[in-house]
Amino acid sequence: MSTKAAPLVHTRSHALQQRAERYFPGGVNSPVRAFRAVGGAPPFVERAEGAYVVDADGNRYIDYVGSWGPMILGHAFPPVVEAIERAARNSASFGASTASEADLAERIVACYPAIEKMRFVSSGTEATMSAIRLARAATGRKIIIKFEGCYHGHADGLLVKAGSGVATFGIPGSAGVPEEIAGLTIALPYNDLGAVEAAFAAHPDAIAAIIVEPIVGNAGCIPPHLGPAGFAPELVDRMHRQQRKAWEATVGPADYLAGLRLLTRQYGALFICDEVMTGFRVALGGACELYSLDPDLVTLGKIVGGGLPVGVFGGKQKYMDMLAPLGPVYQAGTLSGNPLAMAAGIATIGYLQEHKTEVYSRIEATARAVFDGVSQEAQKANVVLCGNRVGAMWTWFFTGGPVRNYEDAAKSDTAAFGRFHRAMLDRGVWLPPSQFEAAFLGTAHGEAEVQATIEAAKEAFRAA
Ligand code: KE4
Repeated sequence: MSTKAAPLVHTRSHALQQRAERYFPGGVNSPVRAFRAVGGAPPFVERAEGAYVVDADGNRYIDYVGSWGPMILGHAFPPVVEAIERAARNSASFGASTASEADLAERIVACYPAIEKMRFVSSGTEATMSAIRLARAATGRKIIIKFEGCYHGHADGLLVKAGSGVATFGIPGSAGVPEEIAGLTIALPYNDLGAVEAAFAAHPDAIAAIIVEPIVGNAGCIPPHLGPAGFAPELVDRMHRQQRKAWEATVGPADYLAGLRLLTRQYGALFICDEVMTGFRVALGGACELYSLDPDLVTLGKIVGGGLPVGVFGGKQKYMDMLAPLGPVYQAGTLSGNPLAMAAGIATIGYLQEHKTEVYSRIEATARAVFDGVSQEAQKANVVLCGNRVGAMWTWFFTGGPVRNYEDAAKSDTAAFGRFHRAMLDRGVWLPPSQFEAAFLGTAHGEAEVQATIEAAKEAFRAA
């Protein structure tokens, strides 16, 4: 049987791409959508429902991008659509407070005990940018530690050795970021506690915060080290006795994320968990719930807005109350807490809360089935591939692996990934168009989608 799929017709998408290039650089409003990393012209989406998107030429795809995470309940989920429609009838925005903001905030704090107070913004970038400003104000320090391959949005200081689109285009950072700003960011290898300890030892009173994707999604999916191995042995001996006893009693030896928490406490820096991608994704309470984290600040986005523009930064009240109008840290936003976005978030988070067990067990089982099934097809076809998965976010890397940090991920054969991506697209499966991104699915994906995806991969591995 031929494994060659007839390439889908993209006539209208091509025409729309040409028109878009008249107005937008590369024809896109976000670089990764240009498909530069995988080649070929990007399909333009016309509509989507459940697990499927339909492009401008009427081609239908099983969607594993899900708007880069938000669509955990599937596209056009009726309760979310109806909530937005109801809110829109009362006007789209007021520039004044509404009850809906606290209605969503109540749901967020119920899921995130670490968030005592918060503020809504309109993107993950705004959330992380604001959290960094708060950390610098709270500590009076300037330096930020981030990790290679982690992406926290496009604020100047965070575009240092970033992941996602920056890694996709293989650029170290971005033009236009003055070295005076980039120089305040230390980028370290993920999953290496010794490197963090050395950075603190070299700058003991200068580091304002660590910001981390607790589960990396923007270098492709990379989970944190759990359990033994991680701390340099000599560091463990230097830990303050009480802290070490308390720490080892709770999380066991050398757990990466707990190690970051311990080091930030030891050196007086803030611990910022960037859960824009993992929040409500890997558990209702995100990685904080999964790994019992107690960060000083948390950033959220994507799912919390149900597909509409919402970012959140929040955490300990003593830090959040430093924000204007109470304190000296300024931050603002015309559409922050927008009532339509709040309505979408309330409907989404409310549904996840009400159906927590059913939702997370379902997406875990579906993701395991598709992740394992495609990995087995690669093995049968002698394709060099490894993968990482946490819940319903995962990445297949075209390298032997293991992939524990960005350096490992960068060994992937991105050309092979590009061929696989196009072969799957031609077979009606839309994967994230970059080796350095995570794939997502939601409650609308089921057995039929799993089997169709595995069948497409079986053919694609043989054709690519
Ligand atoms: P936004 O500003 O794009 O809403 O959020 C930035 C951001 C912050 N933190 C994390 C962990 C993120 O994953 C993101 C954004 N994620 C990318 C996808 N990897 C957005 C997709 C895009 O850039 O088009």
